[in-house]
Amino acid sequence: MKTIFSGIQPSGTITLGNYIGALKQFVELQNEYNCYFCIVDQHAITVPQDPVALRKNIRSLAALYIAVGIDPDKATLFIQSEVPAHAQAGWIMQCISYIGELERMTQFKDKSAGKEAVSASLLTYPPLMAADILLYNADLVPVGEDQKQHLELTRDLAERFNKKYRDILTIPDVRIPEVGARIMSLQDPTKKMSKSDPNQKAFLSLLDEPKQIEKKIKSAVTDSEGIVKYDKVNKPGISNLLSIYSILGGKSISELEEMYQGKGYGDFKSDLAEVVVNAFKPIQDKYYELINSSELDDILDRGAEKANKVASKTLKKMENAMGLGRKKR
Ligand code: ATP
Ligand code: LTN
Repeated sequence: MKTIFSGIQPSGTITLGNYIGALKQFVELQNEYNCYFCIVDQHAITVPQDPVALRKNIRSLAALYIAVGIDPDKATLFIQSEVPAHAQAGWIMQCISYIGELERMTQFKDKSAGKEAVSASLLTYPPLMAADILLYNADLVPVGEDQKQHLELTRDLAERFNKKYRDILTIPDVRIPEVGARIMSLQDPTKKMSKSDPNQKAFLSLLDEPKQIEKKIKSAVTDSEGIVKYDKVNKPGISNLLSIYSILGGKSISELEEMYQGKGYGDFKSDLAEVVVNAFKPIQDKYYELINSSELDDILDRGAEKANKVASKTLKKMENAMGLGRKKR
């Protein structure tokens, strides 16, 4: 059975973008692959986080993974900081990375742009991500479009390591969903929907209440033409809403265009709000059942134990190949 690894940062509450671009795929893949799904809290601290909020977001993300349909008996669910091999292998990956290639990463450029104090970890984020993946010998990494460049770097680093030391690391492939790889912000449809967007109206969180969902969709930026038609370049706002409707409502874009012919954005938006509310309802019910349960802790304990076993094995091999430490007697 092939192996999958993917991670999500506990940097806020999961958005509809994370759900469509990442989580929804994870649920489909868990039946065919040996899956590791990680809550990458060490990645989240590359930008300032409030400690109380971070703790809450970690637990909330764990509950959401399960609430959307990840089955902890099939997939290994764990928290990155509970598996020390990630930081250790991350350091090794930093040692074989070049500053130039890290500076070319668009996520680094976006997140550091205009900031006075940029943490070194924002630059060294991709080598840690490479370590996450390589420690489990993952064959496939399902992510949204925005992570493609990091995956290419991961492959480069793995090849570099194998060539320089020993053929230890598996070169992973990226898997990007065919539709919904990039859900856009509701307030600026040229920007991706992001859970750390300071404007709450820009994203739909999986835990938003029906009233909030309705409000956010009603105030989503569209255009003044009033025609429900998919045209990503000239009508990015309505096109984004059409994609969301299509994915969650199970109708094709052209079916939707036909359904709303002669109707305005108002009708379209209130129907879309209903579709989103109905899609989120079972997820939210399951989430509230889980969030304070000891079952959730048991799942995360088991996940960390399993992940630790696998990851420390690969780490040992890497350290041995590089000549770190002493040879075991
Ligand atoms: P942050 O705002 O903290 O940068 P984020 O919302 O961009 O976070 P991540 O935790 O970085 O989310 O990403 C988790 C997964 O969700 C990744 O696979 C990423 O590619 C995917 N993803 C994030 N945003 C979107 C989006 N708007 N559309 C589709 N996929 C997305
Ligand atoms: N960089 C990713 C989160 C992430 C990840 C990973 C994804 C960290 N480590 C390993 C896949 C595999 C992001 O910002 N979305």
